[in-house]
Amino acid sequence: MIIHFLTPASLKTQRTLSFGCFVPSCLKRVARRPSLQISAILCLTALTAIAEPPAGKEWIPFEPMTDEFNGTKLDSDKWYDHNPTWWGRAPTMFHPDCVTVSNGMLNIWALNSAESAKRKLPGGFTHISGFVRSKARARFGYFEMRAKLMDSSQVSCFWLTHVGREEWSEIDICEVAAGVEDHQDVFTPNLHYFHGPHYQGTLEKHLTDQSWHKMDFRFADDFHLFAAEWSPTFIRWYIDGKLIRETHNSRYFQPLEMNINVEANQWFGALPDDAKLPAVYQIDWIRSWRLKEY
Ligand SMILES: [Ca+2]
Repeated sequence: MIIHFLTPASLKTQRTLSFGCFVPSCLKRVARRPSLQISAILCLTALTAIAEPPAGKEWIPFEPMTDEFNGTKLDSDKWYDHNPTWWGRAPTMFHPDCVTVSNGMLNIWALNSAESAKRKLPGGFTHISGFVRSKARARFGYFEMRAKLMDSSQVSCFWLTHVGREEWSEIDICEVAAGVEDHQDVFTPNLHYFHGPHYQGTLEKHLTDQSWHKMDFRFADDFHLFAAEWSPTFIRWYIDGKLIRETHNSRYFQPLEMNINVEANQWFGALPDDAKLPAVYQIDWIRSWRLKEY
């Protein structure tokens, strides 16, 4: 996610859309068939299973980046329903109308051009999608999300960054165009270092470090756990508790904000396609811990 310095215009909050909502199938069935109570209980247990960070370290839950997304609206003490410093990457603009909370889920929507046009978008923007950013920053920790990525042609993202005058770094935990054929089963964890004191003596060159991992499932078909363990010496990425990638940490030391969003990009071929919109990226929960020693 390469972001741009832009000052947001007044983003109008027009909460007039009525979106569909996610109801776990086990909850629908149990109301009609008492014989399914046991399987429903097992299903609920799976839905509410407590994630645990890797063993062997002293972890402290980090509430400012932890949310079950219960209730009917985003917790404004923890999250922005937009990005205060980035409009979006054309042709897709971030808009608060594309962020809803219902049935225990954070929903990040992407709308088609007809619905998007009702927001009178600036030139160059034809579609809208959602962006949620934390109000707090974290430095080292374990960050985990249970989510079902969007089955459409834009990118479902879960990432950490801070754009500072002296330093700008980014850890991309999940960045998958789950509805694009060449990317639907490819995990691409990435690091960006745009400028700062930890780049081999210079402050101006953009570094990126992305790897590709082909999975044996299609991301948009089901919920998965996406996690990163960020320590002063390494960064590890996990999917469903399985270690996917590890790299040495030589420059990611500044506190970072958390972002969850849908965006367009050219390089994944992930541009909005009205035939596949509206679409939604569903986040069941985000749970975060920090290391006690930091
Ligand atoms: Ca939830």
